[in-house]
Amino acid sequence: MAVIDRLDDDYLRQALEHDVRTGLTATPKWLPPKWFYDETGSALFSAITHLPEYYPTRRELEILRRHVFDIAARSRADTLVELGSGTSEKTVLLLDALAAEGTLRAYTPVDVDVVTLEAAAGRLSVRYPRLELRPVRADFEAHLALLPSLLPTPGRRMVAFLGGTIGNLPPTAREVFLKELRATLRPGDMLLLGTDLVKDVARLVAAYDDALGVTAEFNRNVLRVLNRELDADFQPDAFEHVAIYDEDNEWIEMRLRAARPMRVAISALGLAVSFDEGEEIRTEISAKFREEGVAGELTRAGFAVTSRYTDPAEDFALTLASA
Ligand code: AVJ
Repeated sequence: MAVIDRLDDDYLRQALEHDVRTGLTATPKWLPPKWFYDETGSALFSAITHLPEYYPTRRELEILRRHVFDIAARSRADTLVELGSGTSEKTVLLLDALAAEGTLRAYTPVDVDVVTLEAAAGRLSVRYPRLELRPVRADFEAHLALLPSLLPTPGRRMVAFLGGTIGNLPPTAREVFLKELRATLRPGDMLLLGTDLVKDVARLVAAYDDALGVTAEFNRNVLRVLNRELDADFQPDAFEHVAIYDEDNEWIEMRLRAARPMRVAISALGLAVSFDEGEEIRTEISAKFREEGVAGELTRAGFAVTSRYTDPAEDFALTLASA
């Protein structure tokens, strides 16, 4: 399976170097969440989705199982584009429903990881022998503008952006992302957006601070990525996992807190970073949404909300919107 590769050989490397230099020389320090996901990080995230405390993945699947035929009937898409494709369990539900609707022709998963793309494409080509598979290796945030050229099919597209990943973008980046996405679509194309919802603070915090400590390891994994990729000498165990809910911004923040004062060398950048005892690096925000908020953001970006699907507890929502 040929993967259309939109990433220059050193694009990811330069992006990592830029992000680490910018984030770790800032006050307060921060790192973008995209660097969690090396092979270990992806495996840890997959383990998180099975934890009793981490409800979003199960809820989203539950909602999809129940409403996927309605979604397919309303979209009548012939091309499914999935941003940050990852696991194919949700994809299979959507593809089956679009196939039953009789409109399905092509599937384009978009991910930065070639291994993920090839594995997904391999499995799907067995299940759907006549499906046109066009996996694209790209950073969906940075390369959105390239999407139209990768979607030569003349018909209707549905872009699926699931898992609540949009909540990992800060509000301004979210606005830019949605506007750029809207600009790449044509009238009649659809967006299927997964968003985690505002709820009881104890449940939110538990979802990001599980009893087994899997999320803590996932969080610390970003330091291991920096050690390997940038020849840094972080001691991951010297950082405590912190998950707090910011009530004003309605988002979860994950941080790594230095247990003692230390100095870390990031050799590939020729950079030394000092930490005071208790100093934190913000590693992720995960925004929680309200119905009006999602509708407002979509409308301001030029989408029209077609329908909204949620679970009985209103833990998670899928919103279908048209361009
Ligand atoms: C599923 C990628 C959106 O914000 O919930 C899980 C990742 N971070 N536990 C989320 C995550 C900590 C995540 N996304």
